[in-house]
Amino acid sequence: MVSVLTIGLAACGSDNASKNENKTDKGDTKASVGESVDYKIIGIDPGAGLMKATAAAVEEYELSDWNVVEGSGAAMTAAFKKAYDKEEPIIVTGWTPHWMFSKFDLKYLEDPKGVYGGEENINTIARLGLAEDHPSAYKVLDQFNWTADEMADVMVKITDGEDPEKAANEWVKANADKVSTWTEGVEKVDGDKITLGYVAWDSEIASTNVISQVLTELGYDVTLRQLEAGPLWAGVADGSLDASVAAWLPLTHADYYEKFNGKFEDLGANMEGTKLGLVVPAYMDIDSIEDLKK
Ligand code: PBE
Repeated sequence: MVSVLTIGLAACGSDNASKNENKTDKGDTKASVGESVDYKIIGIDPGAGLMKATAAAVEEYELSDWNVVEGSGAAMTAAFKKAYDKEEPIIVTGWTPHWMFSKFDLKYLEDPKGVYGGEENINTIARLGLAEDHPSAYKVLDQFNWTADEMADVMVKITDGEDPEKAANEWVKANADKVSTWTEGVEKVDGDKITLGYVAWDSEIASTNVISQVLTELGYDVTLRQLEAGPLWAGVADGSLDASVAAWLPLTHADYYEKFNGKFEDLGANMEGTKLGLVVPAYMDIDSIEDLKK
């Protein structure tokens, strides 16, 4: 159940940016913002909706000189930390809830064209037939609902080096009242097997481990399977995964939702008020995605 993060090659993307000489100590630029970061936006895994939204942003804001570097969530945060520690400029694809906002002083670049959409939700999706086959797990998944602040508690612990399973277990123990709203009316089971899929995004590592701990305490034998976003949706649709708490809707995963529509059950939001966009350190002297064109 321990999730192993793969450090993608994209972390290298920040190297050139950090060697760039067109900057002062404060990270503001003598030359253009683009030159200061080598025209690189540090992205995450290609299956993420955030990457599709960023490709759309490059198009909409006419940023044809720019490259969006593919990698992983872990590579993105590593590149960010490296630049931030040296007060160097960097632009990353980011989202909320994320521990980065409690560890660093950051800002979203304004998105006047609304390419990244507004606030949305994280939904829980289940394979067809889960309600009949595993009514207790289904009920917990259906009742699972928490806030960004609650998720952040777990994420920060994991970032500080705690094992995700342990961090989730501690959170579940410390938040028994909240957890009891998820397990209300749920009968215990005896070792029934449940497989949850997730992508190695920090937010989903936290939520998936929390729900896994709750199901484990109810007597389930839980397997967590880490996948890319596409295979995750396909897995829920073909029934090889029982469920996932990682569906960002209605916008971010709209294409997956469409593609597999009718082949999964949407259990509704487990969190409301998420956000996506381009994120920079607060010390950078830009405010809007439009500033990247200059
Ligand atoms: N994220 C985190 C995902 C959803 C969860 C914003 C990186 C995505 O873009 O698909």
